[in-house]
Amino acid sequence: MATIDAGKYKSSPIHIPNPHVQGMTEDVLYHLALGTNSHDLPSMFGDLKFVCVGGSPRRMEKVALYMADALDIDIPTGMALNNIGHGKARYAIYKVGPVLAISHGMGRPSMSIMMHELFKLLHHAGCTGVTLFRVGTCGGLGLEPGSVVVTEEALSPLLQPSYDQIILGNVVSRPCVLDKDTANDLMGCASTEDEFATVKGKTMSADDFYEEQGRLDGALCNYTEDDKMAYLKRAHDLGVRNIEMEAVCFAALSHAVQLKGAVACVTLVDRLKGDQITSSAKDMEEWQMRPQKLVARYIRKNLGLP
Ligand code: R2B
Ligand code: URA
Repeated sequence: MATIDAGKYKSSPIHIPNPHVQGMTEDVLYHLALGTNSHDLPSMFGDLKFVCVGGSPRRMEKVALYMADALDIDIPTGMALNNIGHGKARYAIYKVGPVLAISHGMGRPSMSIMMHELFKLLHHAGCTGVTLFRVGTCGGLGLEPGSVVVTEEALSPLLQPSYDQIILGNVVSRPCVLDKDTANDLMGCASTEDEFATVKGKTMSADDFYEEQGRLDGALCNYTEDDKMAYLKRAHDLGVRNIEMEAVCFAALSHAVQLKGAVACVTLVDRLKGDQITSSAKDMEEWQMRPQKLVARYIRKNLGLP
């Protein structure tokens, strides 16, 4: 498995390994409702240093508002944050100072489209030294709901650190590599005074919420509770502490373009105890802010803010 030399990520421009992109006279980032000829991407986005991605559009608006507050960035009273895609994009996109918050939907097909266009956006805008974060939700393994897991390694449902895609009829496997320093630095942003636990662990990403995550409560299920528990226990014994749907894609694609990235997700349920998500809406609303609390502290530190 390749290891990351964090130094090489420091301030190099975003590397797009696709040679065809260099020859294009126009690049339409269709799902972001942005383009190289229709928008001045360097002036709109050139100062970005941090990108937070997460599943739901509404949560990413809250992330952006939270970052504005945490970084003392004024949003004039009565002014809403600007959703840059103006409802024409498939994803919600907000910019507050050096931070971009963008939604990715559920699962890897949706995330992968967003990541391709995000990387090209950062490249066309001339951004350097960008760090990515996925802030999300997940099911935990053996953790109190509301705990935050910082991913040390992302695994497929085969429990392998690999992201497999079918490209031109062949299976192409890309390694899932996350920058260890960024994960450790994010762990260092947890405080003993936090009202929640933050743990480091492996993250398993499935392509489905029900059967691929070993749930018994989907519309279909042809395995027993013992089968389910044996699978979850095998994952737990390998160090898996949470299950979600995007970390493998995030890790493999960000590594392929040499961007540093980290994943922090809050657990909504302990999958060793059950499948249904039954916590109150109020609790879950508060829990979902937790990953971005750590990321905001990381960003403040990296910007040299006290
Ligand atoms: C976590 O939550 C979503 C499924 O409910 C999915 O996007 C994920 O990774
Ligand atoms: N998201 C998931 O993918 N799985 C869970 O169990 C909870 C949230």
